[in-house]
Amino acid sequence: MARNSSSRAESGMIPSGDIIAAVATAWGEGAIAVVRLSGEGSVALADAFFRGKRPLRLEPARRMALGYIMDGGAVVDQALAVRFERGASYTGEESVEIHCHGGVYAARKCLGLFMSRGSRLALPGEFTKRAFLSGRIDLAQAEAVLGVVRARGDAELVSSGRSLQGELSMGLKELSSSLTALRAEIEARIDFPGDVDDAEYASYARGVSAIHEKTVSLLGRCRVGLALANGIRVAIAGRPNAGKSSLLNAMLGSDRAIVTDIPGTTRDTLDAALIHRGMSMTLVDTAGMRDIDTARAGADMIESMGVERSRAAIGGADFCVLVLDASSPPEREDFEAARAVSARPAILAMNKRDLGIVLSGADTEKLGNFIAAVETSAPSGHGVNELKDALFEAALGSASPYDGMMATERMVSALESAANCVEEAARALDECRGADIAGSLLSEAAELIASLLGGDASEELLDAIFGSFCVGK
Ligand SMILES: Nc1nc2c(ncn2[C@@H]2O[C@H](COP(=O)(O)OP(=O)(O)OP(=O)(O)O)[C@@H](O)[C@H]2O)c(=O)[nH]1
Ligand SMILES: [Mg+2]
Repeated sequence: MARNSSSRAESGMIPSGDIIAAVATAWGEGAIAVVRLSGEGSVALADAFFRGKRPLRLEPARRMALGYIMDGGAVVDQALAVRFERGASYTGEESVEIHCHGGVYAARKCLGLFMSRGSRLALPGEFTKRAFLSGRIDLAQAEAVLGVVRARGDAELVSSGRSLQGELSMGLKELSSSLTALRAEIEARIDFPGDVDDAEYASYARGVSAIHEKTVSLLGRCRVGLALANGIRVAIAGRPNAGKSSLLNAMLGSDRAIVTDIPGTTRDTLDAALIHRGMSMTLVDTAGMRDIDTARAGADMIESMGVERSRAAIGGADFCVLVLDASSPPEREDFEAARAVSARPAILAMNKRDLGIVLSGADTEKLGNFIAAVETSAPSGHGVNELKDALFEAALGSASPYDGMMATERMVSALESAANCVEEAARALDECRGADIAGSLLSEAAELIASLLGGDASEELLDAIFGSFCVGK
C-alpha cells in the first residue's frame, strides 16, 4: 500500500514544487490562526516573508521560531514559525506552519503573500490527501481524521482515535493476509482436486470460518463507529395532544417546543439534538396526525401542510417514537399515526402514565409492531431515560459505544460484502465442493478489504473522500 502510494507521488501526481497553502484554523476571531504550507520549496517561500533571529531554513526542524511576517518594510504580524522536513511532516512533504495572532485579517494577509509568490490555495482535504498519497497514512486512517474533526461526543472521539491510530487498518491487514494465505493454500490444491479428501475440506472450512468470525467482529465494531458518526434521526409522531412536544422537551431537559392543551399546537417540524450514552440523536417534533377531512375549516390548509411535513419527517427518520395518550383508549387518529410510522422501526411511548394507563396489550397490538414499548410521563420525566435507552439499543444493539471503530458507509458495505464472500466460501468447503469457487470468493473478499486501505483507489473516489474535508485539513 505504501509502495503503491509512493509510486503515485513519484509518477508526478504531486507535482514537485506545487506548494499548497491554506489557513488551517477556523475563520473568525481566536487566540491563534495557523497558515499551512506544504510542498518542496515551502521553507524558502516562508523565508521570503519571515524575519526571525535567523532564516527558518537554519532553524531546527519541528522547533518554533519567533519572528515577524513582513510585507516589504511593513510588519503584518508577529508570528511563530515551524518547519517540517520531507518524510517527517503531516503530508510527508516539506512543510511550514505559521502561527499568527488569531483574527481573520493577519492570517489572510499572510496567506495572500504566499500566494503572490507562487503557492496556490489548497483544495479541501488536500493536506490529508497528500499524506495518503505519500504513504504516511492509509485510506482508513485518512477517513478517521475526518471522524476526529467531526466528533461530537467521547465515544465518537474514541472510535475515531482508534481508527486514526491504525487499529482498523491493522485489523484489515490481518484479514487480508489470512485470506491471501488460505486462498494460496486452497488454490494450490485445485490442480489436484481428486487428491482433496473430506478431512482436508473440513480443515479449510474451519480456517475460512475463523476468518469469517474475525470479519464479522470487525464489521460489528465498524457498524458501531458508523452509527456514532452518523447519529440517529428520530421522528416523534402521534395524534394531536398525545404529548409529543412535552416528551421532546423532557428528553432534551429544556423547554424547546411550545406545549399547550390545545390540539394542533405544533404546526411545523422542529429539530433538536441531544447526546445519549455518547450517541448523537436528532429528535424531530412533528405536527399531530389529524384526519384532515374532519379538521376545522379555515385551519385546513395549515394543518394539512403540517401533516405533510410530519410524514416527510417520518420518511427521513431512522427511527420513530409513536406517542400515545395511554390514559384514554386509542382513537382513529392514533391508528392514522401508527400507519404513518409503520414503514420505520418504531418505539411506542405510552404517555400520560401519571393519569393512569387504560390502554391494553390488545389495543397496542392492533396499532402494529414496535421494537419496544415504554411507559412515560412527560411532567415527571418517568420513563424518559428508558425511552432514550431504547433508541440507543435500537441503533447499537448490545454493543458498547466505546468498542466502536470509526468507519464510513463505504467501509461498512465493503466489509459486509467481504463477510458474505467468506461465509459462502466456508459453506462451499464445508459441503466438500468447489475449492476453485472458494478460492475465487476468498480472492474477492481480499480485494474488497484491500480497497478499504486505498490500494488502488480511483481518483474519483479520492476526490469524493477528501472533498468532504475542510480547506486546510
Ligand atoms: N398529565 C400529563 N399531561 C401531559 C403529559 N404529556 C403531555 N401532557 C399535556 O398534554 C397536553 C398536550 O401536550 P403537547 O406536548 O402539546 O402535545 P402534542 O402531542 O405535542 O400536541 P400537538 O402539538 O397539538 O400535536 C398539554 O397540556 C401537556 O401538558 C403527561 O405525560 N402527563
Ligand atoms: Mg406538539
